[in-house]
Amino acid sequence: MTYAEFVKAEAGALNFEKVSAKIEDARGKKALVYCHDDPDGITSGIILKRLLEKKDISVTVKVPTTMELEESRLKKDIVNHKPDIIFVADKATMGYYDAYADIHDNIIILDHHPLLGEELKRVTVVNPVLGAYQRCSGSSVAHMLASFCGAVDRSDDIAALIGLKGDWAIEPATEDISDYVKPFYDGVKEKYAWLLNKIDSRPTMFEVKQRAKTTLLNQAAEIIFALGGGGFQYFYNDRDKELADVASGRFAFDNLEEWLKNPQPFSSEGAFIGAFPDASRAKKIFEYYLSDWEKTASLMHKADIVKTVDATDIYLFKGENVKLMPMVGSVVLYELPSDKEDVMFIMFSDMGGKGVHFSFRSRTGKLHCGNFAHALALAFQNAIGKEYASGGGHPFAAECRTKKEFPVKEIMCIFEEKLSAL
Ligand SMILES: [Mn+2]
Repeated sequence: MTYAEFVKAEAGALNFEKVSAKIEDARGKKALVYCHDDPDGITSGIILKRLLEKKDISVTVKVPTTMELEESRLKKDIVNHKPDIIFVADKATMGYYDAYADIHDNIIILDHHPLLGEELKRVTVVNPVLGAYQRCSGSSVAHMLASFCGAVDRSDDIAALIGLKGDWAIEPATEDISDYVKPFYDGVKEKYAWLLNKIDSRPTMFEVKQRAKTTLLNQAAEIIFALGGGGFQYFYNDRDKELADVASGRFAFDNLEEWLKNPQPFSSEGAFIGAFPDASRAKKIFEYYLSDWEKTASLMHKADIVKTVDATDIYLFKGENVKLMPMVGSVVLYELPSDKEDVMFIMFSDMGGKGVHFSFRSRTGKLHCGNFAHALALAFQNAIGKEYASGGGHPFAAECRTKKEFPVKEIMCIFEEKLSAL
């Protein structure tokens, strides 16, 4: 199936006719676009902005540091910007968003996360995973919509690829491509061979199962991740006075959007970052990111085995305000020595007054990370209150956080109890 055929086939389930009509109706009017502050959210926002501007719509983009769109933020922005149409891109599909129809009558949720809560009936949803789960990205969904509206060019293609890489839906370095995005990927892979070819160069956060090969796309996506805080709010404002006023998601968005206005092939990650309008600050941020990565990785390599169960070695790492924690741990997971079938890596970061953060990573998911994280969160909720702890995830990767100051000794007691019950 060609990409054009695929877009046509998906158009019904993705409400493309309806959304395309809404976009046509908004010609000459104002749009407000929200996007997530990770590489996929940023590229989703860029593709939407480009599409809307091609339709003579004036666009304001917001890149908040929160994942979900809060009612208070939406209300305030509507008063300030008076938009005729609102897009919420890559910011989850929450059942409670449906009530936002009372605040504005032209809201479109464009997303690729599974629905959480009740089905949405009053706001328009563009989301391919409402039926069965698909590995894809907000950027690829935005690209499909823009293609349906007849408005894509190479800038949108490259943006879609960066978002797909950022959300792990494509792996050009190992040729693991999600089925759902194959029609798009196969359609562009020759054209962007310079971006997708395997190279011997610095391995990135995406080189988890192997570190020998990478691609320029992987390096570019990691740079956008570093500049934007990656959706985990790893910011560098306090490192250097020149960076004090950088708003990370916005900074990444603006630099990438500007570069994409005339995207020239580049031959190294340095050449990519050097072509940004604010290259000097971008380079500074990326250097801090790389040095944080090295520091955290060397600490994590000292983690100890705390238990072996179910042919799985369980390693535990403990630190304070650990930078880039789950990302570095995803790589370290494969470097920890073990002769068992599986390894589970549990990372713990004490964030002082802000609570604690546990991350879980597993090579094969023999012990379910998500179940452990969820059970741990429930135990924390019992101790400190329902609203102050949350946790869950997938067999291979999960997170658990508390949002309240609580004695770390007691937190670790609860954790040890859960660990010994495994
Ligand atoms: Mn995403």
